[in-house]
Order: sequence, then structure tokens, then C-alpha cells
Amino acid sequence: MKIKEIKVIVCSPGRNFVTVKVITDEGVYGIGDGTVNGRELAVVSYLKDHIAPTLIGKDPLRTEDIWQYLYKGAYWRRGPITMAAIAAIDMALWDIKAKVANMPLYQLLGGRSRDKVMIYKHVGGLDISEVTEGVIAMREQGLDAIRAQVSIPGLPPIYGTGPSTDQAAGGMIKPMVTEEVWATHKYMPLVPKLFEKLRDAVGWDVHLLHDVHHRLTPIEAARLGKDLEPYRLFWLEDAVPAELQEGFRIIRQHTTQPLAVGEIFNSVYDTTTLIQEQLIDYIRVTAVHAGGVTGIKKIFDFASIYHVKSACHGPMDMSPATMGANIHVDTAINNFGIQEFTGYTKETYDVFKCDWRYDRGYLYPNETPGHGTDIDEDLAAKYPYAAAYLPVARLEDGSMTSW
Ligand code: KDG
Ligand code: MG
Repeated sequence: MKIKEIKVIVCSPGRNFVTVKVITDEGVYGIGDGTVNGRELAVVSYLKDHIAPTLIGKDPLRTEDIWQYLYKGAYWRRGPITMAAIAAIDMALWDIKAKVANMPLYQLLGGRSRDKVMIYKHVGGLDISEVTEGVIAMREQGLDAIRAQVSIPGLPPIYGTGPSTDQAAGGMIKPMVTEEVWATHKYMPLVPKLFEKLRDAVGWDVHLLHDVHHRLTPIEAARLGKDLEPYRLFWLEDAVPAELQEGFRIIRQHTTQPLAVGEIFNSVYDTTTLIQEQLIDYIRVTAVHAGGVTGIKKIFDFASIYHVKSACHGPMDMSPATMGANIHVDTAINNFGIQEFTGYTKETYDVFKCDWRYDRGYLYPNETPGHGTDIDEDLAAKYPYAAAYLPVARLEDGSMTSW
């Protein structure tokens, strides 16, 4: 079997997605996701101009060798664009391998370790009572894990704090770069009040999560973790910008609040201090941004040695192909923690045909061969690429800050 053609498909059924279709000389094909939100066309060029021509004629079943060929062979290792391009190819190759084996992908990754994959969704609101209503409603829809974010009085709603986080409505993606305002001292006292109210409203059976989105310093994060301890959160996510792995030592010294990080990581080398020193509890790498099925399987296996669990990033800016690949890894590994899943717009589900399914707080892998996601190319062509940007954030004095 040989790789005959690699198509790179860009479409925007509600938001932009970069998809590869690797086609073999025997007619079997695989689908992969290479979407990097707001930087999509860089991955398109990497795939079309630099990767595709080098893979024609290669054996698609040599997934590990092709992964190493693209990783070591590039010389310029790691980085989000390179690793998303490798991921797109890798997911497609695993899809082909599973179709050739006539098995769902999880069988090739060790077989089933669990019956269902627990997910969490997001609730945001302008004030604590609005968030509480949203969490109660989501609980009624069967969710066992819910991420809660609230707007900060005195600041306009921004990403990760209020209704603007409603990604289903395209809230955070704008045709131009928008500038948001951040004030840590207004945020810090509010979050414990939110979770106090939520525990009163929904009790202790439900997992509650919160995303800080890289906005604190380590000592601020330590204080927030301590203040949240009475409410037993499932996790505090991205408490600080994570390039400085050592920063987590300070947080860990001060709080028993479980910590999650890693949605912008793309290699195991971003995680070594965090995992080996057991500074985190959940590692959030996801198939598209960390080198595909091959990439995240390596990271999760490494994490398993240090009691760190998986928690694949999964909002709507990674396509259903990434979700399919994630669900199969989630199903197969022992150290699964949770899967983020916000769902997709109708337009996205029309373009991407999914054999995996969602039901009342849980995802179920397909039993059909492959990772269970395909693309309708004709329909995709009706949704051309549309330039879109994530916001940036400034402090109240006008200086740039992390978000
Ligand atoms: O593209 C950026 C989003 O993927 C990210 O902001 C979402 O923080 C996020 C999350 O936890 O889903
Ligand atoms: Mg996040």
C-alpha cells in the first residue's frame, strides 16, 4: 500500500478548519485535523508546500516511522504549526491503519479500558446567579462535569468570564482582533463566591472546573487555589502562563487544589518538569496540537508513570476529526481523566460525518473501522475560509497581558 495523494481542505462551516485527506493507491483514505485557531493558513502551507510532496509513495501503515521522519527530518522541531501539520498526517494514517485492520481505532491502541468517556462543557454568565442557572440546566442535561466562568463586575465580559465564551455562537472569534481588559484584583475575590454558590445549588456529586486562562502569577494562583479548596474543584486550569514549568512549584507548595495545564503544549518536552515533579494532576494536550495520536499517546504514557491523568483539550476550534482521534485514545488508555467537549454547530456536523456519538455527558467511540470522522468535500467547498482572530488582552493601564 502506498500514499497516492494528500488533499488539504480548508473550510469554514461556522469557523475555520484545516483537514487533510490521505488517499492510498488501494482506495482506502484517512482524515486528519491540522487546525490552529487564528493561524490556519500557516499549517495549510506547511502541509501543502513542505510535507505532502515528501510523502507520496510512502507506506501509510508506517505511522511511527513517518511521525519520526516528519519530526526529526524537519530539523526545526516542535512548535504549534509543525506539530499540527504532523498531527494532521498522523491522525489520517491511524485512520487508514484502523480501516485496513477493519477495527475501530481504539483496538489498535490497546483495546477498551472503559465503557464511556466523561466530558465537561462550559457555562458562562454575566453574574453568579446567571451562571448558577446555567449549571443547574446543564446538570439536568446529564452533565457530571461542568466548567463555570463568570463576568467580573466593572469589566466588560471577556473570553473565559462571561457569555462571550459561548463558542457555539462564535462569541470569541471575530473578523478583526478585539482588545479585552483584565484586572486580577477584581477577579480573585469573585471566583470563590461563585463556587460557594454553585456547591449550594448543585451539591457535591458534580465535578466543577474553572479555567483561569493563564492570567495569574504563581503566587496569585496559589492564593486562588487555597481560597477554592473548600469547594473541592475537579481542577483549576491554566492558572499561569505555562512556558515556565517551574512556576507550578510555587502553586503546588501552597494548595491541594488539583491543577490542569497543557492545551497550548505541543510536545512531551513542554511537560517534563511538570510531570516528573508531579506539579500537575491533568495534562491537557490534544491530538491536533501535540503531534496526533502518536504524539499524545507518548505523552499520556509518560504521564501515567507519575499519576498524571489525561484531559484532552476539546473546544470547537479543533475539528470533529481531532475529537474522534481523542475519543479513541481516551477509551484505550488507563490514565484517562476527562475530555473537554463543547459540541459543534449544525453546519460543522453537516460537513464532518461522525460515527462516534455524544449522549448526556459522555462520548462513545464508533465501532466502525477508523477514528469515525469523515468529511463531505462538496459541502465543505460551500464554506470558504474566512479570516478570524482570537482576542488579545490588556491591563487597565493599557499594557499587554496573557490570556
Ligand atoms: O483557540 C483557543 C481556545 O482553544 C481556548 O481558548 C479554549 O481555553 C480554552 C479551553 O479550555 O477550551
Ligand atoms: Mg482552557
